[in-house]
Amino acid sequence: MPLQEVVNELKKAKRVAILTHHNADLDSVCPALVLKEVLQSRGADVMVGAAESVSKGARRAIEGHDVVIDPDVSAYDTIVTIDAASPEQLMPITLDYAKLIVIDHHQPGALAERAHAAFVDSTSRSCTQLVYKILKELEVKPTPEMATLLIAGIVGDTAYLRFADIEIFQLLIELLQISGKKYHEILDTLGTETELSERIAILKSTQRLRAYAIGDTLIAFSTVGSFEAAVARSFLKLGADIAIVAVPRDGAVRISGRMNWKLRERINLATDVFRPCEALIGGSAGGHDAAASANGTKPENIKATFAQMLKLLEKKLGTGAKEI
Ligand SMILES: [Mn+2]
Repeated sequence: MPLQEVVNELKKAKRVAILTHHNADLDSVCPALVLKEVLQSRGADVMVGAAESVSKGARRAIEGHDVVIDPDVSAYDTIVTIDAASPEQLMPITLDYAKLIVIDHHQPGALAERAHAAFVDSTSRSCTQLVYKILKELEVKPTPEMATLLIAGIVGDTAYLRFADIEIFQLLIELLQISGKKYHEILDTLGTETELSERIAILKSTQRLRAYAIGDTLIAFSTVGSFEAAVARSFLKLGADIAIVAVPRDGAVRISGRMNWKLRERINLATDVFRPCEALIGGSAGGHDAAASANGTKPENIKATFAQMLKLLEKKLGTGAKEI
């Protein structure tokens, strides 16, 4: 995770496109905007882009900032990707034109492999912390506005600090002082009501839910038209220990998985369950121990993929599954 190499490349970059993944969340789009400010203040021409969309949860936090959806990046000499591990997460944006710099906290994937320089630390709770380390390396003191964005990014990837460690709490004290804001004032800009369409997606996918017990571990599978991550999270709230939700599209499939944190010692959802199914879905998978996702080209294999995932979980947990 050579931070220094990334910093050196950023110092040289003249025209920079900073790109984040589909449905860009707080921990991708907030640090992207902070990095944009920093590079602009050093004289670079910088654009922030997101693949397909910015998530609802992030939209209010970035009000007043420009994020281009599916930008044309052919005129940029440097592309920086934040919070993405594979090029599929950035589609339809293609990255072939420029020098690639990768900043990420997922398990290193195809993007890190082809990167000119990569700062990848899968032990970091957020990409926002990685970008903050870059700021420190560049000897940039955040403005109050940057500090607010950095807090939003960290809050986003720690489930409102539930998964925060001491380093994060220390960092927050520093950033809150700079921001000049109260913590609840920042939280107020992040809260969103769940939209009707998302609530409908959750209820509909609950009708299609197939649940299994492997010992006392409960696993839920379903499909949905969109909001797959929210649906998977809602299944955990309903009582599942592991929830895996697929979105079939024309010639494409996305799968999102969420797992109760207490299983982390026994299962890594990304490497034990999602990655081994890459061939079956015709694409790539990645993520963390308790949250994983996959993008593929074979929606016709969703059933077979769920069956394969269940088998992998049986193997990890050492006993057979029963449908419930
Ligand atoms: Mn993240």
